[in-house]
Amino acid sequence: MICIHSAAQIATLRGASTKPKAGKEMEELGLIEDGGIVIEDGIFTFVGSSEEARRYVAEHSGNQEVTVLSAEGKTVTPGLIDPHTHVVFAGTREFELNLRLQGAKYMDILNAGGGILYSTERTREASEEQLMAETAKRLDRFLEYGVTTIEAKSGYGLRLEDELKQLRVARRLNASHPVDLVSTFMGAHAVPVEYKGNADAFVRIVIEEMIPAVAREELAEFCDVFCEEGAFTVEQSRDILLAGQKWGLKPKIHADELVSYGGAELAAELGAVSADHLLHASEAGIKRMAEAGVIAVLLPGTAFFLMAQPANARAMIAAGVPVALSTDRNPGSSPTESLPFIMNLACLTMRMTPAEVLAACTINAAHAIGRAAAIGSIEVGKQADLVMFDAPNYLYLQYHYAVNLVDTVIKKGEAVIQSGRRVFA
Ligand code: IZC
Ligand code: ZN
Repeated sequence: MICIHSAAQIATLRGASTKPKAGKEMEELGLIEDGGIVIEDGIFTFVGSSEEARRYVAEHSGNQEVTVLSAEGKTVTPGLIDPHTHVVFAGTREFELNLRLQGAKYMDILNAGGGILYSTERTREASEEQLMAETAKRLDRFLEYGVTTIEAKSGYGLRLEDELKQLRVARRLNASHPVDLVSTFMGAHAVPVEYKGNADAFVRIVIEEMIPAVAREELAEFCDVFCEEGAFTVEQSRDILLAGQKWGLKPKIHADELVSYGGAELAAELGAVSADHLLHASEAGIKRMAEAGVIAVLLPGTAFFLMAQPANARAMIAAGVPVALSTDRNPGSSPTESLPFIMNLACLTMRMTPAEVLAACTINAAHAIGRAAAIGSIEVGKQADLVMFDAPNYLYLQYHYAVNLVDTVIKKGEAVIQSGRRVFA
């Protein structure tokens, strides 16, 4: 049994496990001052005041050992959740930065055989063990920044055996690393060199060979497509996501990132779980997403790193679209594991309030990966994933920006970060 007491603030994010928070609801954090939490067998069994938590322990501990943790002066939140990453890959692309500073566009680099195609070459060459080792380091960093669950996409294999390799790595890491991974198949990330000029033939491979193989091996829960000028058209994206749905993979979509392309509308049409990026989403697309209950996963770090204007989060929240946030961790357009810095950017570049930002990285992110029944809030019965920040209140997280304020991380009831350092094997 673990008893946490004296938390300056607990942001519980309670009451939104069946439906993501939208509009004004995103401001409601379920705050408790001088808070206490009890954890038993990896589950929250009491959440309330410090005083009540102590009483609960006195009444329920019997002869169990009790670990008592003071959270004095600290803010406690649910474990942060990152609902959009491309974290399994080999090689890095730091040289692209100089090209972009000289004026090359993200898509120019991809069209010249770099970008995603460069990462694909490196990932194809890498053994499963090498991918495990490179990715585990990234997961360690995520944990140090308070991120306890992430979504992970394939998409640097672009041929069956290597897409499966990436997804198997994600599955093995989910079993062996404290960070939980939820997998998404994204074979339609770019048209591989072998199919250059013949995207339709590649789309057929994705639909007829890759999706069935991924589904049969139960390697993914979601299917995603890079629906973008220069990647996959709306029609190709629709065909792929419908094929995924037929095999039980729920649709997600990279939508309207670089140009306005109809991705938000397609997400609404298909009832996608989320539409992600949305820098250039149309007003009509946003309205249709709100009606269809599609979550907007916004990635302001990607806009920052590509030196672009971020998505219009305020318009989406005003329209009633539930918003989640993510790092987009990938080797090209967002090479960071710092979800807290992404939260700073969401606040300072998209004018999301500190409360909205926290809802977006906890309960709404949980909904965006189909895990809201288990994680995303500090409530009795949920998995005990939490972060203690060295912050007197939740506002402070967006104020003392770009530094790591994480003091303690608890994952499934076990301390994995203490005093900002890793304490797991
Ligand atoms: O490797 O550049 N946008 N996919 C779509 C990416 C960025 C990842 C990459
Ligand atoms: Zn992405």
